[in-house]
Amino acid sequence: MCGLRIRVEGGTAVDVRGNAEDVWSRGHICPKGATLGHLHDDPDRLRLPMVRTPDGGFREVDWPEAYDEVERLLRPVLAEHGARAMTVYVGNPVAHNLGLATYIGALVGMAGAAGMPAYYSPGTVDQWPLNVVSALLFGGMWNAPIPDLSRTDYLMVLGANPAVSQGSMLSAPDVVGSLAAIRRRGGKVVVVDPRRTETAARASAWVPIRPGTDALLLFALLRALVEGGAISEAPHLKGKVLGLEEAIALSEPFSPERVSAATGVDAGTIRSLAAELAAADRPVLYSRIGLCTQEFGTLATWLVFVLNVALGSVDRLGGALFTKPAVWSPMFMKPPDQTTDRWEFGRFFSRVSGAPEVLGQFPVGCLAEEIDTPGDGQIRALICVAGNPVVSAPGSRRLDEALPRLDVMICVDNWLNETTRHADVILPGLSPLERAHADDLYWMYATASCVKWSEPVFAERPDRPGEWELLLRLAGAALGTPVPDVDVAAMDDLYVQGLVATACATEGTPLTGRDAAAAFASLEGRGPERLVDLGIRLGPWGDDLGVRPGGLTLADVRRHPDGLWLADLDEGRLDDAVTTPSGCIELIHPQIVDDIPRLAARLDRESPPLVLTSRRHLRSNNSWMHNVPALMRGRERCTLLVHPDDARDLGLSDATSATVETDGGSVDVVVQVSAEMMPGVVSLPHGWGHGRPGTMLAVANAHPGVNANVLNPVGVVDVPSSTHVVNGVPCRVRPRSS
Ligand SMILES: Nc1nc2c(c(=O)[nH]1)N[C@H]1C(S)=C(S)[C@@H](COP(=O)(O)OP(=O)(O)OC[C@H]3O[C@@H](n4cnc5c(=O)[nH]c(N)nc54)[C@H](O)[C@@H]3O)O[C@H]1N2
Ligand SMILES: Nc1nc2c(c(=O)[nH]1)N[C@H]1C(S)=C(S)[C@@H](COP(=O)(O)OP(=O)(O)OC[C@H]3O[C@@H](n4cnc5c(=O)[nH]c(N)nc54)[C@H](O)[C@@H]3O)O[C@H]1N2
Ligand SMILES: [Mo]
Repeated sequence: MCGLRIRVEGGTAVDVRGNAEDVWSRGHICPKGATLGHLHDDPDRLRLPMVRTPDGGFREVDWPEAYDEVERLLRPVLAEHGARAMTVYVGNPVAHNLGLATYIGALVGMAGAAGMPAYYSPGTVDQWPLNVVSALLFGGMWNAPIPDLSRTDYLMVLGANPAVSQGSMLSAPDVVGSLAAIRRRGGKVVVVDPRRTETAARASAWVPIRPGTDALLLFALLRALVEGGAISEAPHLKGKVLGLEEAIALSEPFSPERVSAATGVDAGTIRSLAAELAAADRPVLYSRIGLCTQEFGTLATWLVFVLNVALGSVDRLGGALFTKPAVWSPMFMKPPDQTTDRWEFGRFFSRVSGAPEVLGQFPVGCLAEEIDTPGDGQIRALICVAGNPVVSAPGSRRLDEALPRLDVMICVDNWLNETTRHADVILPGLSPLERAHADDLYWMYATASCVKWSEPVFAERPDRPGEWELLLRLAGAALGTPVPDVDVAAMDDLYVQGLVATACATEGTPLTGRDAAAAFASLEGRGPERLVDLGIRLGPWGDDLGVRPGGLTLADVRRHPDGLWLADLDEGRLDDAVTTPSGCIELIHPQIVDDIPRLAARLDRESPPLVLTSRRHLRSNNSWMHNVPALMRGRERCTLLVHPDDARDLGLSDATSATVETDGGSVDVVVQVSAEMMPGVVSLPHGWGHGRPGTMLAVANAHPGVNANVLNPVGVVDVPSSTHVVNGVPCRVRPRSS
């Protein structure tokens, strides 16, 4: 989302820097953004399709040969077992790649129509609890209010490290700068995290917490606020919230004194945090992945919003505000398989371990067993789009062993890495400089309403398909057309016609009740451009497909390479933003309340002596930017952070090797003794474990690190959301025996 200035000389991007004129980012840029030129030039980046050879290696082929090979391998599976035997893995870069983001719905939707039962994504090691809570409380799975960073005077950050991640499900141009500004204007930033993170180091206070116990802390904060008489119905929320009284009643068993042993936060600290929240003019809580991928991810995430409601902070300046994205997205609609008024989860179960679907997915850790367990419904064909689950999914060792047993694995990916080395065919996309760019998902969480479009830096290559075309081709194949024969343009029309027709037939969209054929006919162009144009025109500033002359279209936006800044966030948006059946924020749901006894049982359970957590780094993006030399300089980053007291007790010393063991597996890793950890908690970054045979990542393989997900067991999940627990996993650490 950061605006870039890219200087090109002789066909090379010689300089990439922040664009000071950009209406959104005003010159801000992170170390990752500056490397787009390196990604483009990376000699290991795939430019041609790769096909597996009988000796287990790969050879480059041209596109027609690649399509023939996909057809040769995929068709027998579909013919014999149907689409039931296939699945799709939707990796994280799908969300920040325009072509993939706009067309992944075509592949997943059409394969689903052909009979594919479920698909997989890292959502279930990421934000699934937030999606569940957003759906239930606010009506849409991508619809949650974000902290108003520029006006709050008290920000509590739980389980997020925006100084590194730059904010997650919270898009702001310069989060570190925003946090500093809160403090400069006399406000406070409090970070709740088992590690004194880069964010905590810049905050007013750090509150260490035992991993997985935030729901207890948050319930206790609610209790203390209620007992202190600090909760009264905010006038602007009157008649707009259902269930606050019940939520307060549910907090009864969780007094500060009662939760203090389990959380490791003493009752006095909890009471003074509550007093600070009560005294602040514009307090707001914000949480992310550390509160999602933990034992009580849904309850913890839910309680963040319960507290924001109880404090009167929702929909109020300086509190938690609903955004107003300039571009309408099909993602704003309920998934088409959610057919009733209420959100329903657990409508079907995974074949092997009986995991319930949540929002159409099973926990990603189930993928391996669905592939390697014979029987009716076994997965035999996998299409992996921009994902590296061998590194990113819990239980990764089993997945690494299962993938070679597939009848066919097709990857849409730009590198030959830990996952794609198992593919039969790899179909590469274009480089970030060879394709147009616009964001959609991330504007839904942005601190301002802006719209931008970036043209490709280097001309699109007529000899190479865009990734969106690859997805449509694979979708056509799932529907029965031989891969080489798929008419991509016709598929594109079919998909967009379907989207438009769905929007016309769905309540509460900008197209509700309108004529689908006429709406479709008013669109121009093809591919991602047509869909972005549709979104801009249907957005709040758009021309409404001609109904509002003078309103925005993509053509207007293209005339503003520095972007168009449309509005600040504002309050008073509840009626627009909340799409629950009642039109109110609905706090109470069986999916949530039924999980509270499980939380209560945690109170008297003894805490394990040592638990494992995850972390991220600034010069890294999950598993896939380790091949950029400029990001890999400096000291080794894949280290196990251990508190000095634990190191002493365990006989570990800095820079030596230790064995970490869990019920999931074990790895050997370099120890980094650090007082930034709370005692009893160790931290290992995710996204490492390179250096595997058959990969082509010269730089990453020279700094392999270890794969944290070998350690994370698949069976441990946050129950309501079926999300994996990768924070708070009991572990044992000992010096590595030589
Ligand atoms: N530079 C960079 N930026 C990134 C990424 C990257 O890899 N590198 N990844 C991107 C992606 S895909 C995502 S999803 C976002 C994630 O963005 P964030 O959610 O900000 O992610 P992390 O930096 O992993 O921060 C999670 C924090 O939770 C803490 N934590 C662990 N367990 C608990 C717990 O039980 N309770 C509490 N309170 N805290 C806990 C961890 O110590 C850690 O500090 O970042 C995105 N941005
Ligand atoms: N233990 C632990 N595990 C975690 C997490 C954690 O905090 N702890 N975090 C989880 C989170 S939040 C996430 S999002 C996931 C990430 O999980 P994944 O999405 O599976 O993994 P990434 O590392 O993002 O891998 C991205 C893949 O996309 C490819 N790629 C990059 N750019 C492009 C492109 O432009 N086009 C195409 N076609 N391919 C491209 C890369 O080569 C790589 O194969 O990991 C999750 N796993
Ligand atoms: Mo993520």
